[in-house]
Amino acid sequence: MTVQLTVAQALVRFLEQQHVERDGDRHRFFAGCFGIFGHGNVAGIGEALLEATERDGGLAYHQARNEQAMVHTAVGYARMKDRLQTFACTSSIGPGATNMVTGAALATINRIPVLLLPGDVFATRVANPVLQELEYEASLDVSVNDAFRPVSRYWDRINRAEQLPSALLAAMRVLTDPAETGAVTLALPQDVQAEAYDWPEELFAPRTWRIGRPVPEPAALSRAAELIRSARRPLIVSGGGVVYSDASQALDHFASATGIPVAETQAGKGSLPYDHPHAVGAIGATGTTVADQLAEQADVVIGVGTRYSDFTTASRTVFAADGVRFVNLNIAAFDAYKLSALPLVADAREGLRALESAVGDYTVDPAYRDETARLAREWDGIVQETYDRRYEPLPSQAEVIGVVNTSSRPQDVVVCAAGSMPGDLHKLWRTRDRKGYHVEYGYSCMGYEIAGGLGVKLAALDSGEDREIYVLVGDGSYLMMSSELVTAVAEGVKLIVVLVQNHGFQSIGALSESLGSQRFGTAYRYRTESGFDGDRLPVDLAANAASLGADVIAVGTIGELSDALDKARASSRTTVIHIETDPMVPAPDSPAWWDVPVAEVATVDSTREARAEYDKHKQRQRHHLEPSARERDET
Ligand SMILES: Cc1ncc(C[n+]2csc(CCOP(=O)(O)OP(=O)(O)O)c2C)c(N)n1
Ligand SMILES: [Mg+2]
Repeated sequence: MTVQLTVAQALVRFLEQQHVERDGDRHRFFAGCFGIFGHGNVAGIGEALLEATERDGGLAYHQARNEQAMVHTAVGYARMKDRLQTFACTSSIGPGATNMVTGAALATINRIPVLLLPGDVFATRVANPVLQELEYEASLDVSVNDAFRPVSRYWDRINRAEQLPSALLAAMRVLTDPAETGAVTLALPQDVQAEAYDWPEELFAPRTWRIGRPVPEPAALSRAAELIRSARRPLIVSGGGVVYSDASQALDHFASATGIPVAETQAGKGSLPYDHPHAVGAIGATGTTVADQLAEQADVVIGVGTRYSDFTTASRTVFAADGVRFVNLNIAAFDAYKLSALPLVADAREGLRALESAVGDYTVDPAYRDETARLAREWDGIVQETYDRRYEPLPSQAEVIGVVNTSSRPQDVVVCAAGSMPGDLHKLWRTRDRKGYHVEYGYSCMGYEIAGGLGVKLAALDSGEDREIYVLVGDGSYLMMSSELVTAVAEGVKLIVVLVQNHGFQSIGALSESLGSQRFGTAYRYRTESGFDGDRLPVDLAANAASLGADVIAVGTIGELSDALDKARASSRTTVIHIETDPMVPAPDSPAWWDVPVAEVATVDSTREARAEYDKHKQRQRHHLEPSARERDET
C-alpha cells in the first residue's frame, strides 16, 4: 500500500510517529517544529505544517524571531529533557539557513540533539540562480547549506523523493544515539519539498527508538577497578553525561561508598547537590579552591561523562601530580580515550554501578575524607561571604548571583551562557536539583541565554514541572540576541530575566587586562579621537525590554533586586529585571590558569610583561601522554 504525499508532508508525518524509550518510559521524540518562513520553505514544509494543525497529534508549529535563536530554544529544551526529546527547526534558504549554522555548532559541541531543516536551492536548477542562491562556479552542486556539514553529526540533501526514507532513518539513529548525537541537518531543495510521491505506508508506522545503557567491558572494568583501588588521592570529575544519563543517584552511591570526592564541570554541575558530603564543587579554570587543590594532587582521576574541555583541565595544568592516571567512563569512545585514560565505554549510570561493585570494599583513607570535607566547608564559607558582602554604590555581580540563588527554590533553573557570569556561577551557584543549573559552556554562545531559557521553560511545562527559570544575561549578550523575549511573550511562557548592565564586555575586558592588552575594544563608549574612550552610551536596555512586551523592573540595589524577584515570581508574565553592577569587583579568584596566548613580540610594555607570565604558566602544561596500563602491558 502507498500513500501519496509531498516530500514535506511525508517528512512531517514521519516526525510525528517517532518515539523514544529509556528505562521503560516511552514518549514522542519531537515536541514540535520551530520555524521562520521564506520562499525556501513556506509552500513546502509550511504547507505541511498547516495540514498538521488539522490532524490529531499533528506536529505543533512554533514561531521564532531569529533562526539561530530557535535552534538555541530547541537545545535548551532537549538538554532539559536529558536529550530524550527535542524540536525540529525549519528555515528558508540562504540567510535563514545560515543563521542556523551557529545553533548547529552549539548543539553538536554540547552533544544535544536537534533536527535542522534548512530550505535549499532548486534541485532542478531550471531557473537558477534563485533569490539568495550562492553561485559557486566550480560546482553547482554546492549551496550555502554545505556550511552545515562540519557542524552536523549527520548531513544530507534530499534531491529526490526516493532519498527521504533512508535519510530519515539515518537522522533518527544519530539523534537518539547518546554517543553520536548533535545537530542533524536535512537540506530540502524548495522544489523537492513540494513534489508528490507514492510512499510505502510503513514509513509512517509508529516507531520507537530504544535508548540503551551499554555496560563496560568486563576486562576494562577490572583494570579500572584495580587502578582505583590503588589510589590514595582519587577524584571524580562529573560531566554532563552524568546528568543526561540520570546517574546522580549512582554517583551519590559510588562516592558515598568509597569516599571519593566529586568535582563538577559546567555541564555536570548539579549532578550532586552542592552540600552533598562528597561534593567539592566546580573544577578547572573557573573552579573552587577545594576542587582545584584536590585535582592538583590527585593520583587517579575518574572522569565520568566529561569531554575534558580546557576549562575543566585548566588547559591541562590542573592535574599536576607526577604519574597521575585517568579512568574515563563515557558513552562516547572519543571522550573515554582522552588523556591516555583507561577507557570505560559505557552508560554513566550503569558504569558507575559496575565500578562500585568492582572496587569492592575500597574506601579512601579517613584523613583524605576529612581533608576534603574541611576544604569544602571552607569554600562554602567563602561563597557565603561573597553573597553577603555589600558593595557601594553599585553591587557586585556575585551579590546578584547570591540573591537570585537564595530567593530561588531548589527546583528552579538558572540559565546562562557567556560573559563573566558563567565563571562566577560555576564557582558560586549552590545547585540543589540535578536540572537546576543550565549554563551553556560548550559553545559559550552570546545570545543563547533568553532563547535557551525559553526552551528550558517549555520543557518544564511539558513535563508538568513547577520550575521558575532565571535567565542571567549580560548587556553584551542581551544586545546580541534578545529577540526571543517576543517569542516568550507570544507563547505566554514566563521567564524571569535578570539583565546585568556593566557597559560592555567586562569578561573580555578583564581577560584583556590580565594579558596586557589594557581592555582594548571591550567597553561600550562613544568614539573619540583616541578610540572608544568617551562617555558611556545612553543605552536604555530596560526601555528596550519593555518595548518587546516584557514587564520590566529597574532596580539599583540588592534590596530592591530581592523585592523585584519576589514580584517577578508572583507574576505570570515574563519579567526583565534590570540592574547595574560594578564590573571592577571580581568574584573570589580561582587558582587555575587558562591558556590564551599573548603576543611573543610587542611594543606595549604591559603585553611584554604578560608574555613573561604566560611563558611561566606554559611550562606547567601537561600532555598526559603516558600510555594506559593496557598499552604498557602489551609492550
Ligand atoms: C557569539 C559570541 N561572540 C563573541 C564571544 C566572545 N565573548 C565572550 S564573553 C563576551 C562579552 C560578553 O559581554 P556581556 O554579555 O556584557 O557580559 P560581561 O562580559 O560584561 O559579563 C564576548 C564578546 C562569544 N562568547 N559569543
Ligand atoms: Mg557586560
